Parts: sequence; structure tokens; C-alpha cells
Amino acid sequence: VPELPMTADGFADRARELLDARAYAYVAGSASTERTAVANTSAFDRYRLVPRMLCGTSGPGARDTAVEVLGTKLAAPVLTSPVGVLELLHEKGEVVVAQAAKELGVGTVLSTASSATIEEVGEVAGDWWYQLYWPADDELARSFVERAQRAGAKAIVVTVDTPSLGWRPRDLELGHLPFLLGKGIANYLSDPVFRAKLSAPPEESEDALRMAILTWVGLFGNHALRPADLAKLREWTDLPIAVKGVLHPDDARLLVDAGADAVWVSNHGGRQIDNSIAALDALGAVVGAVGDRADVLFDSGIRSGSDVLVALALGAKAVGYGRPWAYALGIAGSAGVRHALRLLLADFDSAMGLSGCADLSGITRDLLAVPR
Ligand code: HOC
Repeated sequence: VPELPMTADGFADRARELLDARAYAYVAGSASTERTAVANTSAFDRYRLVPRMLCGTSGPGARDTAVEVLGTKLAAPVLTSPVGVLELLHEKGEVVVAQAAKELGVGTVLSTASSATIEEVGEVAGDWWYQLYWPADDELARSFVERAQRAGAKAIVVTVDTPSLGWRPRDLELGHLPFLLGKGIANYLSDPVFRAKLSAPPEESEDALRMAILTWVGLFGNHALRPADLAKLREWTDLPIAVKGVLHPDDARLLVDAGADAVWVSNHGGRQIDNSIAALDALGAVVGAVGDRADVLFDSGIRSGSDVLVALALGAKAVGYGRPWAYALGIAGSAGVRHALRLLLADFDSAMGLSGCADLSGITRDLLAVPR
């Protein structure tokens, strides 16, 4: 689509021009000074590929980028990372993203904080995973997980880095928090366990909705969660379990010991803790700690096809892609998301082939120069 940007930075620039300032701030914003977000992308500067030549790989589009992760077959090792509150960008945000992912054969992970419900997304999605913000109420957590499994989710991704939201000055500056309140709570308002906690249905009046939002505020996060709680999740579902937001190899070990099938290295795109280690810099140690027992996934900083290649060379099985497609959703809806995903996939296919890899098995640590 020639009139749309051709790079991840291009999407960000266009979004800054076109989107509502508060919606842009919500997507672009990271924690505090935003050093973590900067570190996430600049960490890729330290890794350089040493491509191999004359490897007899096939041409563009004919290379095999397929992978199976947690029992889900993907045409490429890419998933749309869970991004919440997509109604800020598009009225049918999560539905459009799920459709685009299905069309391109990539995975999609639906956020608990989505604007469309689990069931609405389950209707249209191909292979999708459900991301759980484990609330401060196990009955509600269980209800979300059971709804997701009934709606066709193929895995549960428990995000553990967001028991409460990080300190995000861009949102605070624009008086954005009141603007956000009440958005991204469709899964709560439609949940029987959540509704049973309300004294009046949220549709009944503005006061009732306000009370529902306050109830949501009280339940959203769970600071008491421990690795052993995965045993409960294991009882609630037989779906594979990934734990997202892991940076320390000891946490990865504890989680795999506690039953996680995959560990997802991520710092939430830099949105939670400032001065955090770049996610890419945490990847190698986590792979070293648990890579022989669990799949390791990665997000936070992917902006190009060769970034995908670098993350895979460091041991990731697949990567999550976030902000660029979110900007594209806001700029151009469904066509924008498809365009953003296609660019990443084509760029990855090109980088892989030009590095001498016929399929993903060729992407190993040997492709990387020693980091500076
Ligand atoms: C109203 C906020 O993943 C983010 C999201 C968290 C969504 C919580 C809902 O902003 O990083």
C-alpha cells in the first residue's frame, strides 16, 4: 500500500500527526523517562548479523518460515502482542487485528483489557491465544480462562509484569487517566462473575457504570500472585500456559518448575518499569536457564525483520510485535494492520534468505557477531 508508511518509525510518525493526541500518547507512552523503551530498540544495535552466502536457499516468498509454538502452527514466528484498549484506535480494534492475523497466518494474543469481548474475537480469529491479567479474585480469573477456552483460544498467556499500571507521564500530562477509565473493560462488563459483584447492571445508569468501573479498578491487578498459583491455572484449563513479562533467569526457572510451558521475555514495551534491562539483553540468560525445558518467546523492541532474526538467533521461538501495528490500526484500520504485518513478514523473509537460512532451523547463535 504505497500511501502507507514503509517502516515502523514511519507508522509512529504518521500516528503522531493523525491520531487523537491522547490515543497516540497512550500507545507511545512508556514508564517515566522512557529509558527502558529506548533501551529496547537500541539493544538491537549491539547485535550484528554475519550472513552466510551461497547456501542454496530458495527465493523470496518460497522460504519456509513456519513454526509450531505451544501446539499452534504459525506461518511465521510472529504474533501480535496483546495490546489493550484498542477502541482508542479503532471501534472494532481487536476484531480487525484477529482477522488480519488469521489472513496472514501469524498468531494473535487477545488482551484481557480488550475493547471487544473474548467471544467476539473468538468468532472471527484463526489460531489465537488469550492474555490473562490475573485479577485480585480467582473466581473471576477462572471465569476469564474458561470463557477463553470455550471461545477457542489455543493457549493462555499470563502477564506478570502488570499487577498495576506503570508510571506513565504522557498519560498523566494529558489528563488521560479519566479518558481511559471505562475503556478496555468489555471482558469484565460481560462476565457473569464480575457482574455478580455489582449492585446494579452497568447498563442501567451512569452511576451504575461508575460503580462498575470502580469495581474494575479494585480488581484489575493482583500483587499477591506467586509462581505456585500456576497450579490453579493448571486445574482451570488444559491449554498450554505461557508466562509473559519475565526478565530474570531465576524467575524463568521458578515458573517452569511451577508448570509454565513457555516463558515470554518482555518488559511490556518499556511501559512498566523505567531503567529496566532491555528485553533483548535478558533473552540469552532466560534461554540459558529454561530453553531446554520450555519455549521462550520474546517481545519489546521488534521493529524490523532482521530484529526478528536476531531474537530467534538468541533463542526465541517466536516474537511478539506490538506498537507498529497498533499505530497502523489507528491510521488505516484493517488495511493498516495488514500492511504493517505484511511489511514485517516480507522484511523477515528477505533477511532470512539473504542470511543463508532456508528455514528457521538455520537461524542460530552462529549468525551473530559477538555483541559490542
Ligand atoms: C485502562 C488500562 O497492557 C498497557 C496495557 C494495560 C491495560 C490496562 C488497562 O497499557 O500497557
